[in-house]
Amino acid sequence: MNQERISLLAQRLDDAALYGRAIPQFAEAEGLSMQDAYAVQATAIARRLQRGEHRTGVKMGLTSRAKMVQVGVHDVIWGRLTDAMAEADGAPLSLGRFVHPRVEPELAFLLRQPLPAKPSMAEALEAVAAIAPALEIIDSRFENFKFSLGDVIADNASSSGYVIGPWHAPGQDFSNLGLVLSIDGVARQVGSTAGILGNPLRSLVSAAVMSAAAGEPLQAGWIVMAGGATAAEPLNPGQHVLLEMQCLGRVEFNTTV
Ligand code: OOG
Ligand code: MG
Repeated sequence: MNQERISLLAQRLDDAALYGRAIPQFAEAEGLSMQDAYAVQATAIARRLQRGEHRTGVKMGLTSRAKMVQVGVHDVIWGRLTDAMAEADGAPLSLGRFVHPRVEPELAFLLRQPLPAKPSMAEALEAVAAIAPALEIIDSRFENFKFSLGDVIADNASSSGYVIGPWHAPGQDFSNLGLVLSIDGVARQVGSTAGILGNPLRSLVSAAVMSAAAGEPLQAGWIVMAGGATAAEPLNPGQHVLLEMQCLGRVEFNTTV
């Protein structure tokens, strides 16, 4: 696919995100390859960077069976995070800019050094400065939250926002930490960090591999979101959203219109 067509699709997605308006799926009709889809994603992110946003890291997607089943796409994908997507822990979150937002429980990594293109699990762990419980706000730009693999890759893996809880040194075993996602005090999703590829550290290894293959190796200071450990829950105004994770504490926000 030529760069002109890629730019046009990137603009379509970027506008949909800017104005909170859903668009029809296009991957099938356009015959988008995986490579094209990632090129659309990169071009849409370049538009955001041109507007003054700064790159903050990488998000992994569809790293748990629960997530794959929920959206009907069964491949691990990745997307790019910017500072405009960061929301403060405990702060109100206005839903006005979203189309049909959902929230999901994740684990976040903060890197203290760059990662090689194919790290071992030990090398990946060595690069981690801190880990934190985190909430991701996803918002597909596609109508009815329905998409194919190519669509969701082009759409930056539905990234919309992320909220990071308290950082902890990665000294403890975080491969199987229990977690509860509650909305208005009611437990809606119960799971474990083990839901993320059996161990979220595998997600960090995949992030290093995929990001390096795209010519953007993971950097010191970057955040890597490991992917939803459970299915996502829809967000509506007036909710209190809370993630409690064993050993790592809590992260929360209140939604407003
Ligand atoms: C795709 C994004 C997947 C995750 O953590 O698995 C994702 C989607 O569900 O819309 O963020
Ligand atoms: Mg996610």
